Amino acid sequence: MKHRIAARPFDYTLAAGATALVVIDMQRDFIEPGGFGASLGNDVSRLLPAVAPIAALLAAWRTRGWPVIHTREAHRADLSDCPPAKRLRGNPARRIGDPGSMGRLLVAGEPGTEIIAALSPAPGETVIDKPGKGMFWATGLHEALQSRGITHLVFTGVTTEVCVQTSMREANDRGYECLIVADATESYFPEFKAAALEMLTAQGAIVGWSTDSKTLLAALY
Ligand code: C5J
Repeated sequence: MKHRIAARPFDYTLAAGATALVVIDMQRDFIEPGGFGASLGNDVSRLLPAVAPIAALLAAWRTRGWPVIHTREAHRADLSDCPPAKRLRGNPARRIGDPGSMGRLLVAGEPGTEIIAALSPAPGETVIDKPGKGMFWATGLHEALQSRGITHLVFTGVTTEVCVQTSMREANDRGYECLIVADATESYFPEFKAAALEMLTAQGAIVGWSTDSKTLLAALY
């Protein structure tokens, strides 16, 4: 069954059962004070508006038994998957791997890499730790999606212009039909969010489509 979703720059066709909801990096390190996002000098409260729309989309996907993918930006404890080009970039208050109030920043298994309680993964949902900004780099995710017959991806999460945009571009190159949900993604920089949404959808959906959660949910019922 197909669902037609009003979207920009034109309608998106969602394939029921073959469309995964992707929730990018809704982890404490980006959303809560004391984590990696805050260590870069960001106002983490700017990301909170995405939480309720993502929760509503998760409920819709779970009701239907459709696939859900959660990602976390997380490195090995020895940081062997965190190149100097990432760890030493800039002059943050604390770097990846340094101790913080939620454990070592962006290190797998530390409290800061947990997905926030409001969006906790349900049993059976895929959770991947990714060392890069994109969700396909060094994760094996493409093969996992292919083996499940997933052809369409609906993107949510943070931050719009960094890990969400990178993941959506990677997905587009691998042949997935990609939709981003504008109110279910946030950035520390509203102007970057707006620009990313424009770039992704420009030139006849060059990377993919955008819609909002209410429009998407209404089209599923
Ligand atoms: C960043 C992310 N912003 N999840 N990560 O470093 O967007």
